[in-house]
Amino acid sequence: MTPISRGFRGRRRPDVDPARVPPGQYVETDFPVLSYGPTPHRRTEDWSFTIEGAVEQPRTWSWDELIALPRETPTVDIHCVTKWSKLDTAWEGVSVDLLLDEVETDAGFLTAFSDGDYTTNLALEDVTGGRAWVVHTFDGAPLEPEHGGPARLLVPHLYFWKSAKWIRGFRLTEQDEPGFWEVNGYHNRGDPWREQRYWND
Ligand SMILES: Nc1nc2c(c(=O)[nH]1)N[C@H]1C(S)=C(S)[C@@H](COP(=O)(O)O)O[C@H]1N2
Ligand SMILES: [Mo]
Repeated sequence: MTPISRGFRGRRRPDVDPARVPPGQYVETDFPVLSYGPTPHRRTEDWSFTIEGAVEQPRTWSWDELIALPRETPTVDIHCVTKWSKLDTAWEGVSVDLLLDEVETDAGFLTAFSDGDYTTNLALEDVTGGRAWVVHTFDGAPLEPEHGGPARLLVPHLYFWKSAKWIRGFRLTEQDEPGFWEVNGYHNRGDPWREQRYWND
């Protein structure tokens, strides 16, 4: 008799090193969609990315300019505050270091803003040093609108709500200004390894 292969018993929890999974999280093999509000469908011809606010000169990139910039291919684990984590997600995009190098600023914070009014706040030190990207490709294909296409922010060392979908730019600020979820009870920084889920964690 042939033993029943594991593949026929439905979805299993993948075998993973538990040290890669932050406290309170479980590993998801699908890629759930979590969006507050409808999915915008912006054509790349009408897309641009702007760094504005507390900068000497604002800087804007068109879609063609952005995708012509040097690319990085981060493969990273992502962690949603609703407790799913997805390991080894493969992206392609532009390092935030490279974009911020194009402006002069003394600001310590930024608000990432998106089509559809979503915002999220980040300290500059959380998006520099090779830890954040504006990504336009997932698993070798153009990023789907549901997952934030044409481009989204990727800040994998913080909970995934910080990775703003449908991103259109950064507004640099001298004071930290809580974004959409941060004013609605989520933690201001959101480090999954410290379980910083809600404002009092
Ligand atoms: N613009 C925008 N970005 C967003 C969200 C959103 O509702 N709007 N949801 C956030 C949350 S809570 C999560 S978990 C991830 C979900 O990304 P996904 O739908 O690609 O899984 O996007 C984040 N970025
Ligand atoms: Mo989330």
